[in-house]
Amino acid sequence: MRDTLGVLLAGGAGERLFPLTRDRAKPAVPFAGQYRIIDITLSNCINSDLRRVYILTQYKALSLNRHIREGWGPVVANELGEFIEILPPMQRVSKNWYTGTADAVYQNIYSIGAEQPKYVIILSGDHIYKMNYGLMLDQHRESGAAVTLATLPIHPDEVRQFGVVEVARNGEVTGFEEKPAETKMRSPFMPDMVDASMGIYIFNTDVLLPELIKDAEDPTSKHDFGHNILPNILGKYKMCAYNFVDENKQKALYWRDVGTLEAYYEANMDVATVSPTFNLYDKSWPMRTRSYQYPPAKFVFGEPGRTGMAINSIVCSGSIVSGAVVRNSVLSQDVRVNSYADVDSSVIFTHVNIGRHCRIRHAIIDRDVHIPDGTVIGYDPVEDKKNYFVSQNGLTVVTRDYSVYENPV
Ligand code: ADQ
Ligand code: ADP
Repeated sequence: MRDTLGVLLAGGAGERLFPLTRDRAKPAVPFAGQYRIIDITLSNCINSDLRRVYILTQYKALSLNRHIREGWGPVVANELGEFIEILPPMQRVSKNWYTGTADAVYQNIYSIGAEQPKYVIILSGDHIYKMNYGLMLDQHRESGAAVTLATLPIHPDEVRQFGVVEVARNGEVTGFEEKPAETKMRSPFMPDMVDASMGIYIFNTDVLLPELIKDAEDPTSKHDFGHNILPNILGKYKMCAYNFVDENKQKALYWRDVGTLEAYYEANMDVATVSPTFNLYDKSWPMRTRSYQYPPAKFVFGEPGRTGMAINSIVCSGSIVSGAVVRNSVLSQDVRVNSYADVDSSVIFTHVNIGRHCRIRHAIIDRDVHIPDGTVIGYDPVEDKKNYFVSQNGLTVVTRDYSVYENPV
């Protein structure tokens, strides 16, 4: 990994996560209580011994910048030549804002070239998964490919959201389509499934940089890896797939694009279960984040006879559950749940106060929200829509100013 530079794309607007992305970039959205979504990929980097990482931001990056600077800069700062650093969009080659993912990388081509890496691994800050990029690099080297894409099998119904990849039995990529309406491509090992790109690419630097320059000069290009760079390279250089499946090649390993509110909510619900698919307590693959100095979490009797408790839940430091019941939920730091309140199957961000007698179910409560005594959320979508954002699948999202939002399409 010493010859490899990580370039982490963290600029996506995350429109489908609205309103959680109204004030912050998608990679900065909290996950599993104390983490941000980007922490998962950055933890993968550190655990894979990838210790030079540029993060490309664009959209509403204040919160993300602060999180990276304070939480991640110090992780590698003491070693010469190692860094986890934001390349702000000011350091550009041209006058335009980034137009697509390839353009975002192209605009930082000098910073990338200056590191003289043999390989560049392009990552995205939007996914929940545990992956050793070192194994992918081993395969890349052994195969002699110029580009390796990480892939995993998906259902043919899902192809619209992904780059789909045609792979030969020897692992070579023979076809690629970005987000087709449908496809005839099928996985060579699982004939009912389609191999999808995970948006993780290892390039030989001497192939990537000239291709980026060529793409930048093409006025018809969308400057996107999936739409332009990969199709252009296909057939010109050897391209292989790194299949993210279990040992028997029968099952995709856990990987979630938490791009929609529902997917995001489900991934949070998973970590709080008794046997989560995404285990945060796995010492062989630790997850890191920025740490805050909070007192411990506390569970106390509130009003006489009211037991404060949390079951099947994650409760972060600084939180107090007093005479209230919390079930199947994720509570970030500094949350107060007061007597007679009932919180079920919900995700609560930091600095939230839930008043007495509140009943909250199937909801996400954004940071700094004070829920008045007796509020009921998540039981009646028609009522909820009057005050909060309700997703198409009936998930209620409460943000700090309680505004009424129109449901996006
Ligand atoms: P998408 O998921 O649609 O497809 P895309 O919008 O291209 O992803 O963004 C990829 C990553 O780049 C995200 O992490 C996003 O935050 C970031 N990003 C987007 N625009 C950016 C910009 N201008 N500057 C910096 N960062 C930016 C991609 C691939 C598919 C693949 C899926 C897997 O194109 O082929 O299947 O990822 O999720
Ligand atoms: P956001 O979560 O909205 O994306 P930040 O985490 O960057 O934004 O925080 C915005 C403000 O809240 C900052 O002033 C920061 O110091 C403060 N803040 C954030 N998290 C905590 C925390 N856990 N404890 C105390 N203050 C915090």
